[in-house]
Amino acid sequence: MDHAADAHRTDLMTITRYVLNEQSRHPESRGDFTILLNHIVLGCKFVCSAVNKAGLAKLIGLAGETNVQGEEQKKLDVLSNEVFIKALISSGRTCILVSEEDEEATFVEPSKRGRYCVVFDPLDGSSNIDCGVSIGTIFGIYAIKDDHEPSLDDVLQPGKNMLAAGYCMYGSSCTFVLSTGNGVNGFTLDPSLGEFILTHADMKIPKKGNIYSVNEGNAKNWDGPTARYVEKCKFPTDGSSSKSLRYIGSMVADVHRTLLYGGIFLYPADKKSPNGKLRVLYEVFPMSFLMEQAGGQAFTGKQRALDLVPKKIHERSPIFLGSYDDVEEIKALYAAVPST
Ligand code: FDP
Repeated sequence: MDHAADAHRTDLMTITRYVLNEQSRHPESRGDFTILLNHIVLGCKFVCSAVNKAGLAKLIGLAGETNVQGEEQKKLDVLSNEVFIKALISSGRTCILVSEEDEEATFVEPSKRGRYCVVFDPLDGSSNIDCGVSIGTIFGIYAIKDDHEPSLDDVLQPGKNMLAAGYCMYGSSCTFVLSTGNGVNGFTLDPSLGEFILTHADMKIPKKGNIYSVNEGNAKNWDGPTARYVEKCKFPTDGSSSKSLRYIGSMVADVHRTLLYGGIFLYPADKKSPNGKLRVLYEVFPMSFLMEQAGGQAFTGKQRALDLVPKKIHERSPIFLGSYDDVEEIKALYAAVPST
């Protein structure tokens, strides 16, 4: 019997235990972050369960539909948003919440306030819900600057100021990927325990990959560097093999694959969408934070993505992220174009 392997199987590193261990490295910490993260994890478990039984419970469908009891049914993304907002407020550790679902930021009432700002997309990739493709929750966490009245400036900060970022993917298994600024770790939900268990310790993205991931249907509107890069992926001129194309159209799933297998994920600007499609605060920043922490890079076409300073909470930006060498190539193509 392999006692070492057995000990490993019986010594379960849950996400709470992991975060508590991290906390002990900061003696000044009061456990607030652990409490906040537990509430995010609770939201993810709820959404995971709702996604799993979406067909069964008839959660799929248009907001405003009524069920046989005459009760209004909520779309899965609307429901997920409510769950996260309530879980985050009840943690007592948040002061500002920015959700993809809400036009305005939520300012938590003073009696329930804490020092963290959470920016999140409760259910990203929602156009994939009805066909059972993997979708996910993405989040980033900032701390308010000083002891002051919270304002939008506390969330309109560059991504490099985030304290933590992560996503939860609702796929063939439920996977929670987290960085608190000290590497990236992946946890898988064990449904029999109801706990996320560390399954992917210290994730590192391969330095170079052989997959590119982009919506090629937009190719006619791309700018020169993006078009040249994708052409090189398909018809390399340096004797290397062509890259494979994989595009799910669900950011969490595409980024998760990129993190595990390497390669590059692109959502560039194009003539129709000069700022791209993806949102800075709760898509571009958290995923860029994770990529850098895993040894990769994230670039906007102009600068390091995490240096961007958003002016509006729902601002968009082009994004190229993934393996270090692959992003380096696209940076060189943009650098070769004189700026306008
Ligand atoms: P969705 O529209 O399904 O919500 O930003 C949302 C997003 O999905 C991302 O998850 C995904 O990467 C991207 O949009 C897909 O956009 P395209 O359909 O334009 O490729």
